[in-house]
Amino acid sequence: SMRAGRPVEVLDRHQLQNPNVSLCPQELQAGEPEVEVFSVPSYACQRRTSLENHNAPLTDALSLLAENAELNDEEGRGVAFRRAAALLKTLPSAVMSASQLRGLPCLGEHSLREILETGTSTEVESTKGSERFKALKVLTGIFGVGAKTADRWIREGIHDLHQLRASGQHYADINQPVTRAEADAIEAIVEKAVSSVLRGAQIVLTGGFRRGKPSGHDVDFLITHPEEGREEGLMPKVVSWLEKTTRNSYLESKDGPGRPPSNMDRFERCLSIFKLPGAAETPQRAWRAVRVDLVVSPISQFAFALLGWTGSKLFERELRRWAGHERGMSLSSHALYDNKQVNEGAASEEEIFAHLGLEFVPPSERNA
Ligand code: DCT
Ligand code: MG
Repeated sequence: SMRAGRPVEVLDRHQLQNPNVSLCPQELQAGEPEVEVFSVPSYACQRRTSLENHNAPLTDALSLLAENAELNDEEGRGVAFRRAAALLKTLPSAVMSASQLRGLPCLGEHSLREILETGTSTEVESTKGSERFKALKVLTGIFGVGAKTADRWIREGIHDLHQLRASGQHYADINQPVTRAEADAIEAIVEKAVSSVLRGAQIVLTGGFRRGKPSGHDVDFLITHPEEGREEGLMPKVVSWLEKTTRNSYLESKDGPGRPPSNMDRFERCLSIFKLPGAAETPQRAWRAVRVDLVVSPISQFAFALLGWTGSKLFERELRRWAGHERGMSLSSHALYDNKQVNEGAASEEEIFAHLGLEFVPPSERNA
């Protein structure tokens, strides 16, 4: 029952500012204090998610639970928490009470109500205090150490860096975020390398930096050439140019699987380590290691590669889920297939969104 006299202009203003979020005044019961009840499309790829987050305390709590689940190899739970956090990141204002979230997808069984009512939740607090979680955080904070290695060390009784050193394991760099300025400096070097070994070859900064993030855990680049086929064999040339020419800033490279899921690993890919001037955390030497992820794509697949490597990870997951569940299509970083296995070509990201029946979402609003 829509409440009489409800100021419609409030609704209009919010809809104008946030085309993906609508308010549901009909949900308001007579006598209840006026609260905005949020209504949000269920897939993150149907929404705009900028870096501006009005619900950081809630999304921080959910991200912590997601991280703990991921570190413990509970992927399903991790995704559920990530989806819930992404949904709250898209809201136009801070949530004041659980009743505003009534009926929203993804927010079911979590500790949200408890956090809203008490400011925290027992699960969040017990996770924060958990020795295992703390050890996993410290150990995976070492450059190149993932959840599996950290878990093995913990089972061997190693919980912190001191015990790690005492155990005789080699001591690695602590992961530190890469700044935008550092990413720009690395871009200039990669740009020079790429255009030196193949005239006309182009690079694009992808990943979090393309979405406007001020820092990241690595720097991601996509490389192509406007003439199909000219990009073949480019990666080894780029890498040897970097090794020869930039001995001071280029440390090493290794071939790329390891990280991405199977639908992303068919590109020529190279995980490189650049040396940047060090910080106080690594006083034993003057530089620190920074991951640089290079991917080469033929121009015919470039739009798919650009969309696939821009992220965020949840946005990509939701795009693929939308394509499969809602459109009967299959989306990868190479192509879009419809259910009859017809390849839908695309020259731009805009065309791919159109094929998928989605409104275009610019990179800066893919921060789900
Ligand atoms: N990607 C993906 N699924 C994965 C891994 C990566 O879809 N499992 C895509 C989306 C982001 C892009 O690759 C780059 O990956 P990351 O560097 O891990 O992500 P990021 O958003 O750039 O994060 P950060 O800013 O921390 O580097
Ligand atoms: Mg990145």
